[in-house]
Amino acid sequence: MTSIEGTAESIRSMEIRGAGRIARAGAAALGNFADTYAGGSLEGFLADLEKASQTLLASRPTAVSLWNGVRATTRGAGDASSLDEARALVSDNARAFCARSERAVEEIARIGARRIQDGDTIMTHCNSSAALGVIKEAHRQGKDIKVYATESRPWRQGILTVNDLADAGVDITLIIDSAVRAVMKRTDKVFVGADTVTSQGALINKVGTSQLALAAHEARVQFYACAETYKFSPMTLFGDTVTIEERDVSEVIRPGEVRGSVKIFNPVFDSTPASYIDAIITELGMMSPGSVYGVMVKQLGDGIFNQELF
Ligand code: RUB
Repeated sequence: MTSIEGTAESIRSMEIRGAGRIARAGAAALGNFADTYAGGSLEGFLADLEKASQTLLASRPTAVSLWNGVRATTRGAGDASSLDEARALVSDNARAFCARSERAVEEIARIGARRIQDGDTIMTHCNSSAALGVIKEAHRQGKDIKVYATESRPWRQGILTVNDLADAGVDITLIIDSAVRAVMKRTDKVFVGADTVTSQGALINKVGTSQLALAAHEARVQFYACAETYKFSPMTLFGDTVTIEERDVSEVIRPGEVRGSVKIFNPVFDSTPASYIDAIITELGMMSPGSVYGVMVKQLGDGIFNQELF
């Protein structure tokens, strides 16, 4: 489904999930919106494009990748001199963003695999295409590796991860989330994905990521975040904090399982401080969390300081 409402609903319901996929789905939906737009005026198109963007952005609050994908796709439309020009621009932008995003994942796999040595035992969390790309690339290169993957309650995205790695022929073991600290003793390196990276180099990713980082820090295990640079959040340059999505309690318990007075809290992401992250692996190369600020400012250009972008 590439309609705007259909895509937003697929993102809300987690049919489309993972920060990279969400961003590409949002961009592709806007591209399709431009391709099939039936209205007759440029003004109408721009107003409807803005509404479509807002519908998509409201579908999941944490992943800045969606915001960056929408921004990259709609960029320049307001300067177009005709409806046809604006539609063609949005359509081209969408295709370019999706292609860039897919190339970034491949590049991260190539760069990240260099950090993996023959004989390494790796831990990963949830289901990140960027982190899995690194692991599968190392395996493809013939490195003898073992992987532990967390279940990632409540959605259990770890099941997707273990099946994907098993299909690729990787030696893979599923663990429950509370086994992380015990298993860290047998782990050499942790590779996780990213929903958002702040200008201070903090990592926002699936809840539990910060526990992996803490356990890795304690056990002197290297901790790597795999993040395309469109997961860097420009808003955090100005002190905005990242909204951590809370999802429905029905994801955590079955009806009638606990007394009615019991409260349930279901935050689905958490924040890992930069000090627990050894490096962020991006399509531009590996960087320290402290380098994120400079890379963001360079990518956004001069406009950032008068906030033209926001
Ligand atoms: C998925 C998750 C992933 C990141 C990165 O959470 O936290 O680690 O989104 O994924 P959810 P990718 O299942 O709630 O979307 O590397 O594929 O972009």
